Amino acid sequence: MAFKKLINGAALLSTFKNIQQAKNYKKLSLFTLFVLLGTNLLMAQSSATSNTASTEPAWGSIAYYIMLFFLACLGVAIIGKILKLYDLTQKMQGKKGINWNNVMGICCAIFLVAGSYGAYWSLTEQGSMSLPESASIHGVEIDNMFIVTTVLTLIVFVITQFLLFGFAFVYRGSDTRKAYFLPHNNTIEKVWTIIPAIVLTILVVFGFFTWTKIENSSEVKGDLNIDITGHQFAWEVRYPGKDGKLGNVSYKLVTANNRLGINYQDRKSFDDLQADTIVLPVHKSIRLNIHAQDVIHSVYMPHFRLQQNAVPGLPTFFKFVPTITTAEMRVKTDNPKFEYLLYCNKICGDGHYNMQKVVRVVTDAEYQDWIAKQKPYLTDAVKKENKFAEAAPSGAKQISSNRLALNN
Ligand SMILES: [Cu+2]
Repeated sequence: MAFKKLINGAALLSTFKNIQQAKNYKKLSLFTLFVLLGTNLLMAQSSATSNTASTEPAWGSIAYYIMLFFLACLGVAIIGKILKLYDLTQKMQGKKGINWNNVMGICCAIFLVAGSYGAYWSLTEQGSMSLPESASIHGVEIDNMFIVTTVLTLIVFVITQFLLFGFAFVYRGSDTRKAYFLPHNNTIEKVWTIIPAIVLTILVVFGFFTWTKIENSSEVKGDLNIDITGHQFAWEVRYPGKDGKLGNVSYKLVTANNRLGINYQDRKSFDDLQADTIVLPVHKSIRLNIHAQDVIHSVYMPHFRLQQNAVPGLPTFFKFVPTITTAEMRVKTDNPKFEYLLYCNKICGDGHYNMQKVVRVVTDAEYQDWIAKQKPYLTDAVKKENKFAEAAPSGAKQISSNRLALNN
C-alpha cells in the first residue's frame, strides 16, 4: 500500500492538467523506480564481483541483459511513436501516409537476413563449444547421430524460415492484389505429414540401434569393474583388488567406518581399493557400476558421452572404452591443465555443485603403477568393527561368527 501511495503521490504532486496527464506521470514514476532498482541491482552485482575478486565483469550479469532488453523495447516504442506522428502529420496535410504493409514487409525481410546471420554466427562461434572431442568408442557414434540430426533439422529450418519471412515480404499487403483464400488442401496435408513422419522414423530407428549397441552388455566383457556411489554430496569410487572382482555391498551394512556398506562376509571384498580419482587404462573396456545412497544422482562424463542416473536401490551400469589419454588430450586441446571430469547431472541438493571428480585416462603401465599405490577399504578400524581374527590376511576363516551383528 505504501508503495502504491508513493507512486500515486508522485503523480499527484506533479502539475498536471487532466487525467491523461496524471496517468502519464504515473507511468513515468513507475519507470523511474524501475531504472533505480535496476541500477541498484547492477551496482550491487558489480561490487559483489569486485569483492570476490572474480574475473567476471558486471556487464555479464543477468540484470544487465534485462535492462538492455527493456531499453531495446523502449527504443522500438519511441521509433513507433515517431512514425505514427509522422503518419498523422502527412495525413493532416492531405498527403498519403506511411504504407504500413511495406513497413511490415521490410521488417520481415530484415528479420530474415539478421536472423539467418544470427543462426550462422551462433553455429560457427558457439557450435564448437557445445561438446568437446569424443574420447570413447561409442561417443563417436553418438556424435554421428547428433550431426545427422543437426544437419536434417538445419535444412528444414532454413527452408521454413525463408518461406515464412520471404512470403511475408514478397506477398505483403497491397491495394492492387487480393489474397487467395485456401481453406483446405489434402495434397499439402499429406506432404507435410508423411515426409516428417518418415524422417523422424529413420532418426528414431537409427537412435534405437545405436543405443542398443552401446547398452548391449553381453557383447563386451568388462575388463575393469569400478563401483561408483553417489551420496550428498560426493562420489565414492571402489576398485577391485588383485582378484579383479568387487565384493558385494548392501546399504544395511553402512556404518561410520564402512560408508559403502561393503559386505565383508564376501571374500571378494577383502582387497577392494578406495580411490580419490577415477583412473582408467586407455583402450580397455570399463564397466561402471552405479549406485546411490540417498537421492537420485547422475554420473555424467561429457567427454566420454556418458550419462547414467544413479538411483537408490536400483544399481545400474555403463560400459565404455576410453580412447584418448589425458596426456594426449592436453596436447590436442593445447591446455596443459586439461582434466576429464565426472559431474553429477541431477540437481540433488544444495551441495550438488560440489559433486565433481577428476577422471584420468592413462596408459596401462601408468595404471598398474597407480593401482598398486591405492589403499584397501579393509582398514584396521573396519577389521576391528567386523571382529576379524588377528593376522589373517587371506582365507575365509578370518571373519568371526559375530559378523551378523552388522545387520542390526
Ligand atoms: Cu548429485
